[in-house]
This record gives sequence, structure tokens and C-alpha cells, in this order.
Amino acid sequence: QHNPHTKHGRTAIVHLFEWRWADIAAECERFLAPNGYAGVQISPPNEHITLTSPWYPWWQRYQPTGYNLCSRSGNENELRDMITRCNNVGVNIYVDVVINHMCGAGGGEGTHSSCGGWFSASRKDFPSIPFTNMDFNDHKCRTGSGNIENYGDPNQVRDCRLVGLLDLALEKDYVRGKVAGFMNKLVDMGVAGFRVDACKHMWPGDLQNTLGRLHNLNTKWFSGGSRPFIYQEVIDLGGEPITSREYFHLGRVTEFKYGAKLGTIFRKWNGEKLSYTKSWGEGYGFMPEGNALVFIDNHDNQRGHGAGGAAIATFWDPRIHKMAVAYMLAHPYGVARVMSSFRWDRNFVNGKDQNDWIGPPSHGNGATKPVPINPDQTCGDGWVCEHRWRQIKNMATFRNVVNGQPHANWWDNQSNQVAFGRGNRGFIVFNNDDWNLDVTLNTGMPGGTYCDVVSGNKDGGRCSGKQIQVGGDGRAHFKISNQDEDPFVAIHADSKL
Ligand code: QV4
Ligand code: CA
Repeated sequence: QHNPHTKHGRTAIVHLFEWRWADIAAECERFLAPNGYAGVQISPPNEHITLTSPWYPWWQRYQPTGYNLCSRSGNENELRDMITRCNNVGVNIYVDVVINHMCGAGGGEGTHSSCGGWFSASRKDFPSIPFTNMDFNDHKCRTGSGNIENYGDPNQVRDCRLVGLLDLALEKDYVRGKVAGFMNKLVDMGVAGFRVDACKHMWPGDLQNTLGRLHNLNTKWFSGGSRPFIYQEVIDLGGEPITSREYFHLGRVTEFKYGAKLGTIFRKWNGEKLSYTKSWGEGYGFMPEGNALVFIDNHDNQRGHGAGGAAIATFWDPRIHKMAVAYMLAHPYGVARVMSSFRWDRNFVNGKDQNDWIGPPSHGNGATKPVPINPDQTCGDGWVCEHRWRQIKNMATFRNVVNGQPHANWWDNQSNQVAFGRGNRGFIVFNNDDWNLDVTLNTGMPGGTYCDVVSGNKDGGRCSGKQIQVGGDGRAHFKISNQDEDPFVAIHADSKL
């Protein structure tokens, strides 16, 4: 189902990657609701393997060992409290669910799991659900290694092990029932939908049956008959037989071309220019806009996993990252997701980060640290909190203010200076050239003085950033130095002084 069921005209989702439930609950109340974020994507809430070699990697949460709701982010009570408190302030929760597989085949046997439940990867025995060796696909897989060896063969992509992860037989009624039961528990607790992991590796028919078993959303917070929002992780950059299109009828799909392309454009690689983005969206070969979930980076490709490579614009390149995220939030295409990360010590050897496995800030024993908030509203202890950066937070508001308005009043200099508006509700100007921008443009906005929400905030009647004068004819003069900390300017109806 394609509708995110957002509330109060809010639009953007933020992925609070690896945050604890207690911190997310507080963040909904103190920051996300007041600043107009629509929802949170949370890390997988179910029981997962715990690994010590490497030391509690972030990716251990993509190796389920059961469906009990205790994880590195907290226990079931904390999860329920978070869902309730976020819903009560109108912020939706979307759960990352890993249903293609359980843990790696080499995961051993014992109680090294986040709830302390016993499991055996070697015997394919997960008694807390229970799944036994009959619930896996090994008999169907035809590769020598039992792993996916060739993405050109849809059968092995669906029926063999993704990097050695025990592949669930989602064709079985029993397995479908257990997976749907797990998801329904979350629906009943009040979540608004799911990010479904590794959908390329599941047959659309199996997914359709499983998702068809989901309950309607909890009527304490959602109107009767609301179906869960679904966005499916399918990496489709072209060139493989499995395409995003096979999944459109089930819900939205992650559009990985979006961030890979926009990162390349803002980096000015391969002769790309910002002016070429006049037709950004479907005109750029992306999926139909009602199907797309868009983002600049995600938890995989910000550290070299997944797809997109070095072009991806992450918080490590803040100037480019802020511009790319602002472009996404200003543009009408797709449901937008903002990444919120933790920092780690990168160590590149021959272009590959040896530390791409490092988990969230922790006390050393695998217990995740809380997110402390500094006096200046940034986060401490290694949490990056991109969603709190003024430029990004204010663009999330921009997206709400211009929601439903058409892309309008495009201008470009045939290079890397562009501008566009959203009806008469907002206007944004970028200078990604190596020289100054100095131009008068038709903004389409009512005359008046506006506060640029990139260089500052509007606070009461005052503006801490640049002021932009829009004449009675809608025209305004913009000057953006290529030396500016953030070489872009954005104004909207609510930033009028
Ligand atoms: C290793 C070997 C295998 C071997 C196996 C033996 O590489 O060849 O068979 O041991 O047991 C981790 C390790 C990986 C290891 C595997 C199993 O990195 O080396 O295999 O565990 O033990 C995340 C990480 C993976 C991690 C996985 C499970 O990115 O590195 O694997 O979690 O912990 C494709 C998919 C797409 C996927 C993307 C990364 O089409 O669906 O790759 N993206 C999603 C998530 C991602 C997650 C998974 C899927 C799996 O976004 O975070 O992978 O749930 O493009
Ligand atoms: Ca599979």
C-alpha cells in the first residue's frame, strides 16, 4: 500500500539508524513533532544474533534469530512506549523488517542473541518462533555454494542465500503465517507501516500473500480501514532481470537511482550538471512517482554496502550532502526519507573502508549509548543527527509548506546554477558553480520580505539569516557566493517576515 498515512500535513520520514527506543520516544516529543517530521524508520526491533568478531557490528540486526521484540535498541515495553508516545504527537513509526532470512549459516549455536534466546544456525532451528530446517529454501537453491552467485538468474536471487543468510521458504503457508504474525503484532501496537528488507530476494507472489494477511492499522491513531504503508527495498539501477516494477502493486519501492544520480551531479562527476535536472523525476528515468521512496543516502551506501558507490553524498561531505538533501526535499517527486547517522572511524585501504562494520556508539559491551542533546541542539557522543542540522530541518518544513504545489518557475544558467519554485508557496536557488551567482528571478511568490531558511531561522518576526525581497511582480534578486558555507537559498510562505 502506497500511502504513508502521515499526519498534520507532514511529509518527510527520518531514519533514526540504530537509535534506542527510549531516545526515539523523546525525539518524537521534543524535536520531530515540533519541527514537522512525519515519521521515523526504526532499526529491526526483533531478536537478532550478537557477534563479537567483528565486535557487535551494526549488521548483526539484519540477522534475525527470533521474533521476540528485544534488540539492541530496547525491549518490548520500551518499544511499545515509543510507538505510543510518537503516535500521540502525530509522528508515525515505520519498522524495518527482515523477513527474507534468519541469521548467517555460519552463525553457530547457543544463546548469543539479543534476548538471550537459544538458536542453532547449523541445524536451522529457531525454537522461539519456531522455524525448523523444513522452513528454509535450501532444497530449492541450485547453486554450488548454496549462496546467490549470479544476479542475472532470478531463481537463485530468490531461492538461494544472500551472503550466506539462511533463506526462508516464504512459499510455505506456515512461514507466511509466522512472518505475518510478527508484523501484525507491530501493527496492533500502532506502527504505520514497514520498510521491507531485501525484497529483491523474495518472490512478489510470496510477498503479496504475506502482506495480504496484515491487519488494518490501529484505529486509536489511524482511520478505520487504513492499510499499512509498505516500502520495499529493491536495488534496481538497471541491468538486472529483476526490476522494481515487479513490486509496484505491493507498495512503494526504494528508488536507488535517485541518490546515486544526484550525488554524481552535485559532485560534478562524469560531466554532469545541475542544469540537466530540469526534468528530474520520471523524466530522468526513475520509477513512476507514486511508487517511489527517495533518499540521498541510506545505512548501507553511506558505508560502501549496497549500491551507489563513492558518488553517494553522506554527512562526511556535509556541504554536498546538505545541498542534495535540500534538493530532494524541495522537489515534489516521491516520499522522501532523511538519513540520521552515527559516526565511526573510517579506515580506507585500497578504497575500501575496513571499518564499515562498526556499530553505533556503545559502552563497549554492545550496549548502545543514549543520544545526548547539546545546548546548541546538536547531538553528542558520535550521533550525527543530520535531521537536526538547521538546513535540513528547515527544508523538511519547506516540503510541508509546499506540499501539493507543482514544480514551477525553473531557471538555470546551463551549468550548475539552478532555481525552481513550488507553485506560489516556495522557491529555492542553488549555486554549485565555481563562481558567484547574481541574478533576478521570477519566484512566483507574493511580494514581501522573506527569511532564507538555509542561512538562518525565522524566529518570531526576526530572521537570523539572509533576507530576500520579493517584488509585487514576484521577482527577486539573488546573490550567492560560491564561497558561502551553504551555497543555496530557500524561502517559503511561512518564512515571510
Ligand atoms: C559472509 C560471506 C558469505 C558467506 C557467509 C558464511 O560474505 O559469502 O557465505 O559469510 O556465513 C554479513 C557480513 C557478510 C556475511 C554475512 C553472513 O557482512 O560478510 O557473509 O553477514 O554472515 C547487512 C550488511 C551485510 C551483512 C548482513 C547480515 O550489508 O554485509 O552480511 O547485513 O548481517 C544486496 C541486497 C540488498 C542488501 C544489500 C546490502 O539485494 O537487499 O545487498 N540490503 C539489505 C539491508 C542490508 C542487509 C541486508 C539486506 C541483509 O539494507 O543492511 O545487509 O538483511 O544488494
Ligand atoms: Ca529468498
